[in-house]
Amino acid sequence: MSFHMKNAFARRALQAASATLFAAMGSVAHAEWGGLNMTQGVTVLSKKIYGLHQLIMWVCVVLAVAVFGVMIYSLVKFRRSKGAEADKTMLHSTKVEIVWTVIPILILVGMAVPIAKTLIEIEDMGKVDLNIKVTGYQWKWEYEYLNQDVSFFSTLDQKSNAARQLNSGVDPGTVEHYLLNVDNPLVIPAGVKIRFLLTAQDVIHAWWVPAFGMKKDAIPGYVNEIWVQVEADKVGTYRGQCAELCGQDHGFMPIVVEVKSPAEFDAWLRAKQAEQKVAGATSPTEPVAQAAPVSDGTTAMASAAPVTRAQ
Ligand SMILES: [Cu+2]
Repeated sequence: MSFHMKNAFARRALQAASATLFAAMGSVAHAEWGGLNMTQGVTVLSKKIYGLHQLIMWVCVVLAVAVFGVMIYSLVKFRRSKGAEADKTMLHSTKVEIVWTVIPILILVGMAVPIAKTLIEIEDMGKVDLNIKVTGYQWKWEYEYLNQDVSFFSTLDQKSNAARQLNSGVDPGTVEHYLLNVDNPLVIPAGVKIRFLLTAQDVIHAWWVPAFGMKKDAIPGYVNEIWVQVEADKVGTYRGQCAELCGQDHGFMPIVVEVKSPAEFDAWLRAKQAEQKVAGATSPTEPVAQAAPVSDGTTAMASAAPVTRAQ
């Protein structure tokens, strides 16, 4: 095979490869990233985190294309078979070393700015309208609407619980939302900034609803906090799970959150308050030591200080 024939063959192969690549990119675009990309979620923060992910990903794509582009071009263009010879004059160049140190630093600092902004926002617990204390137990959750006289436990629903028993004879495939359904879902309003105070009564659990873009440990003796603001038009049901291996039934303490419009939420809360008043129920458990926020993001236990609405 002559050199020219080889060259023509290589060119055709390259053309075919790039055509395939473009076709593949086209189909990915068609599926709107389908299952490849991370999901946007339904909260103010999850959207921000998604935006940050997209931004950083495109920075990485541009860098990869530039670096690999130059590299592949150089490898092909200056290959030995074409008579290229290694440069023996530029064995060390301080100028080049400075340039390839400073440019990456600038890129990293440029990326750190939006990242730091988002992190600060994630930690910003100011101006919350509703505080909900979440307590993890082996193996259920307790939700306490602070200063609203409403609290209840949320456990695995009966159908899932029956189906999961050894030799139950029930096909889990027939159970709707198997292991992702509860008896009493948490109910929250859309469009309202809610602070969740996370703690646990026995071992470490983690409260995680993927669509909210937030996951944090619930640790006995500590109160962690996250805030969630579901976008006003994202009313619906969202599901999650305990995300910290907490014992044999770790897989059986799901989380279900019903997001209602503020008016519907108020009606629900009033009904729940009336219901719990009638039942004479205060807190279903001895109140766990309450929390006093401290500055480092976690919250230390202080036995008698009630959690009040954040300013
Ligand atoms: Cu758990």
